[in-house]
Amino acid sequence: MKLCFATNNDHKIAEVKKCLPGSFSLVGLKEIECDEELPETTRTIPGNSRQKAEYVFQHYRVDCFADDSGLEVEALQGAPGVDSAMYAGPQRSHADNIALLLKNLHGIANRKARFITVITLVLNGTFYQFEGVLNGTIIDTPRGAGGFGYDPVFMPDGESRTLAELRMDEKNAISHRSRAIQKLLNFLDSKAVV
Ligand code: ITT
Repeated sequence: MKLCFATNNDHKIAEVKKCLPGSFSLVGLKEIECDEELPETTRTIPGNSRQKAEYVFQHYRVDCFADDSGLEVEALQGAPGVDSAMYAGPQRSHADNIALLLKNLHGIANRKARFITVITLVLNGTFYQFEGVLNGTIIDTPRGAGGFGYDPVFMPDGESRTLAELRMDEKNAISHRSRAIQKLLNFLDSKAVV
């Protein structure tokens, strides 16, 4: 089956490709000749996920899915949440976002956080959503060079390494994104379209 993954984030494409069976042909935005920034103007993660998928479907008329993800920190009332990509400003710098997060958590004992992903699939013009969550804690000092975004400061529950210290297959075994992808695959399987 051929499906477009509506994202400009190459790390996400690499992670998701590793989760998919061989019967799957995943194409990125470049392959459908979409080089625009996708809109993300709603104030919720499910809303932005749907908005990205809807934009690609309306402009390119292809079956596709989009993922919107974010980090929700308990002591910060769910921030950065929907603002995760631009937490420290429009430059979308992962290093700046991490620095601001650590500053805002300075001296706070409660480090509980979770990653959430909402995938929106558009199949034959109908929209479906799938959610994946990963619980963990925010550590004080970034560690590891893998992954992207907040991975260097996020330690999943039951792990002694950050997500950035895990190999991609180890991150994929537990991550919010892979959990949402698994639900998407189960759905496609049940519809016999994989
Ligand atoms: P697209 O919208 O083009 O898919 P994006 O990088 O803007 O790519 P999101 O809006 O879904 O992606 O994600 C918002 C931010 O959340 C992202 O920039 C990272 O800072 C963070 N994030 C999402 N998934 C993550 C992950 O698996 N590990 C670490 N940080 C992640």
